[in-house]
Amino acid sequence: MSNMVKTPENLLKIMKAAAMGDICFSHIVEYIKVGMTELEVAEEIEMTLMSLGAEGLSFPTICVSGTNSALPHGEPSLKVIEEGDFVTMDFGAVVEGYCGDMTRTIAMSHVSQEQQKVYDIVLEAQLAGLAACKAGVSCKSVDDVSRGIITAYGYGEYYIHGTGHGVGTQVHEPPTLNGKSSEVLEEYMPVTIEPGIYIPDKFGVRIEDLAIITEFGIINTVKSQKSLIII
Ligand SMILES: [Mn+2]
Repeated sequence: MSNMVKTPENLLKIMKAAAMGDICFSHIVEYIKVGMTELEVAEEIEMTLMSLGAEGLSFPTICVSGTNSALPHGEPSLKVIEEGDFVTMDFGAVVEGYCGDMTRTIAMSHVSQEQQKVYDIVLEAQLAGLAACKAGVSCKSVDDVSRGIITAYGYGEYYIHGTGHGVGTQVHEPPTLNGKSSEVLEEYMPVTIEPGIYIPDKFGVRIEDLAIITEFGIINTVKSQKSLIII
């Protein structure tokens, strides 16, 4: 058993971390308002995870809005969240040493047709990536599936990172799910599926779940809504 494969006991820790992420996200959907800064929202995410019993954070929380959402690894800033913004939040709790990792993009007040179109493409790519996962499937083929959808819609040049990665005591562990991957998925590997589209100076969308590989498909540890939430 490679260390990419986790024991059931350790998978439960990841599932608990993911559940904290879902509870946190549902709180943030109630909490977030136009006029708040990215930093305020990021701090609320972190305080919520800690108050739920997280022993730490998987990584510094990302909360990026508007044109900042086009930066996949952007840091939360004093930018004020405005009407018409996409807000991308990427965060995770640590539970008994194991990391959660999820991302949701929501919209404030309204979206343009282009924003809705790009969101729907990322969601289609994310769902197809999840559906492609099962034991025995190559990591590269999962990336091919998600990337293929985004490319077919003409946004391939804006998908500027891999489709996912393993998760464990570190938030980024092997296997990697990208075009150069040589690993094959095995039962009880936890992996993220997180396609995105990032249009410079306009907006970005990323949707990320953390899935446990099984012989028949996946157990998705992240339950939060993925159809576009407009607040
Ligand atoms: Mn991730």
